[in-house]
Amino acid sequence: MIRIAIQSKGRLNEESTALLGEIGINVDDSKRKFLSRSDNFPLEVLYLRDDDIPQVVANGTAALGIVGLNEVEEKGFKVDIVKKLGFGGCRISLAIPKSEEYDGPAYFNGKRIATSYPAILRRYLDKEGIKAEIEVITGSVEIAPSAGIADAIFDIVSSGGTLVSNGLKEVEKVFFSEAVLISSGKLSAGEQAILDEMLFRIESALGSRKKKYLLMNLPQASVEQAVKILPAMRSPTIMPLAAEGWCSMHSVVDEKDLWEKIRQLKEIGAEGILVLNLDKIIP
Ligand code: PRT
Ligand code: ZN
Repeated sequence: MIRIAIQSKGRLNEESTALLGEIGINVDDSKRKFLSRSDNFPLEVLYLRDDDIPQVVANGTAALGIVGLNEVEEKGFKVDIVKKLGFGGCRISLAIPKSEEYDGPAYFNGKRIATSYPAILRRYLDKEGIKAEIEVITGSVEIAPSAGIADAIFDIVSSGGTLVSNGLKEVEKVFFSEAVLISSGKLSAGEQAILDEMLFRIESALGSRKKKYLLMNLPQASVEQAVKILPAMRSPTIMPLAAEGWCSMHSVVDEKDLWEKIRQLKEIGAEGILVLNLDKIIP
């Protein structure tokens, strides 16, 4: 049995739970208990505020946790970052009223900066040799300048919409974050074996996310060119069609290259192209 701490509610809760589901671990969280046990995998889920997750993992109350890298960095507890999970992406940035002129980090000398991330901000200011005052506030940091609490803010940004609607502009992107799987680094052999199985499944699930499965009909004469366009995991699968001179070709492509590949395949006569989502890739 291994215990994992995840956010009880908030931005990371849904995707953390979804990831466990995607790797075939059933957890009944419908009763919203503090602690739930999976009925098909030796895993126990502890639901907490994200702020508390680095600490409970560092002190071994939970062997594992899923939390934003920003919280790990801010809290400073000693934990291992086992895997970046590819969701909850954001950055922590310095922002100032949009009417202000900005000429680089020295702007912040003598300014008051509101934030919920004082440790990360302090480190940045020290590195840049800036003397500024940090005002720690826990919620609605973005209203601090208009409320006269601070001259600038240091806060999480994802789309940037919140800054714009509060008349602020992002001037320094200081820290980049995403959800990470963390470990206490003190696992028993049994726990390590469970973690290894989870990691194997997570990698299969994450590896398939940015890929698409392509099927198409192709003139036999274009196969050689198509193989060059589609270097699949080992090589593309080619099957004959009933129609003379045609075959069906299957392959996996990176989502970022999808439209360019489709353009090239159409040029060499591909027809009836189907694009499918992939669930898992087991190399
Ligand atoms: O209750 P609990 O303490 O568990 O939750 P919380 O309120 O402290 O955190 P929550 O649920 O808001 O965020 C959890 C984690 O999600 C954060 O620690 C980040 O790692 C990650 N994350 C990703 C974000 C965002 N994107 C995000 N956009 N966390 C917060 N925001 C907020 C930000 O504070 C700002 O108010 O969204 C606003 C900015 O968004 P944009 O899109 O307008 O730029
Ligand atoms: Zn929190």
